[in-house]
Amino acid sequence: MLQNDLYLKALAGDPVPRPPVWMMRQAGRYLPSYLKLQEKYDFFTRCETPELVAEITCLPIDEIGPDAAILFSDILVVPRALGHSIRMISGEGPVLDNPIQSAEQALALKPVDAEQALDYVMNGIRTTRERLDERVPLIGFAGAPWTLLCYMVEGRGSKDFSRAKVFCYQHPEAARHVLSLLTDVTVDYLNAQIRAGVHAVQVFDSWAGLLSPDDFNTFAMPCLQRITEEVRGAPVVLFAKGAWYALELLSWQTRAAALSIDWTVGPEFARQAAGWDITLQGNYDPSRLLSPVSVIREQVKRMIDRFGKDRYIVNLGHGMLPNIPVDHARAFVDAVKSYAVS
Ligand code: 1CP
Repeated sequence: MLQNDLYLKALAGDPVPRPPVWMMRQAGRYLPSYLKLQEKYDFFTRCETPELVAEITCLPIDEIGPDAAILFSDILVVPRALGHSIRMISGEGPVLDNPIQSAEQALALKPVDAEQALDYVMNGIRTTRERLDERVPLIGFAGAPWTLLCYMVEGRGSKDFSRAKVFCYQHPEAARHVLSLLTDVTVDYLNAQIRAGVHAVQVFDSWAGLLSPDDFNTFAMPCLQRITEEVRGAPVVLFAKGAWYALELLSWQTRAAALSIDWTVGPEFARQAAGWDITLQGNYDPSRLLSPVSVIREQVKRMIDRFGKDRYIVNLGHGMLPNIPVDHARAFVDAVKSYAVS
């Protein structure tokens, strides 16, 4: 039995004394204890070794105390399982050595058995559950098909992923093939994570906001819809970063338990668009964690007052930045824990 189930209660819409809190990318580069492991093991060794996955996943739980743990892994393990070799270059990010450059190449892409190809993730989940010892729930995750396609075509991070967009507009059939295959693999992958022991899953559509509303409905929405319908046995959280215009459709036309939102959307706007039958998660600007601790405290209190304590999970509007002091991350979490309705 979980000792702290606030996060799962908030996802189920049950009343809570205070909202739960966790931070996207909470297990990453702002933690000195993580940087030590980064020096010793390369990125995919960290992802593939169950003991390291469990250790890194638990670092923020031990040092900062959020109400949920997110598995240490990466969205790019799926393209890697599909045959892309990926190098993590320090200071630059991921580089895929063989990006998709033609329709023929896209149409030749073949699915894999996610549970088998990514068995190291499932082993990581089992070891992490043991190490967490029921203290807090464990969140599994995957990249959304549109965001994975961005990396598979562009070959690296980008501000506008213009190659990926042009590819979809010039070769819609080939893009549909890739997106539908990625949706199948993602459904299998998330279901396998749930069987291995995660309590909830989050789908990161980090580059959704690069699409127009019409193109979002063509290239992103059908994948997200199918994922929420076909993933069974645990709540699904969708983070379509930048797609504020789609909140209403995501709420009504998917089976998501929660929508995670970025900091460009106000709580009242988000609630009005999404309605009251869904949990909202977000949306403190990660750069704001560089403000003085007293300001963070005040802003967190006001953010909860505006979202309301129920059907709400406190989080950032995007991932932690590497330059955020650990004390400030802790102040963010503590401000939520000491929240009381005034
Ligand atoms: O060696 C390192 O530490 C490299 C930095 C790093 C880390 C810590 C990368 C490379 N990935 C991760 C882990 C990671 N990635 C987690 C684990 C949990 C945690 O840190 O708390 C998660 C949930 C992700 C998810 C992820 N990876 C996303 C979606 C969320 C988001 O930030 O939008 C994306 C887009 C990636 C791709 C990726 N992997 C790594 C980097 C630097 C990037 C971004 C590249 C870019 O800017 O496009």
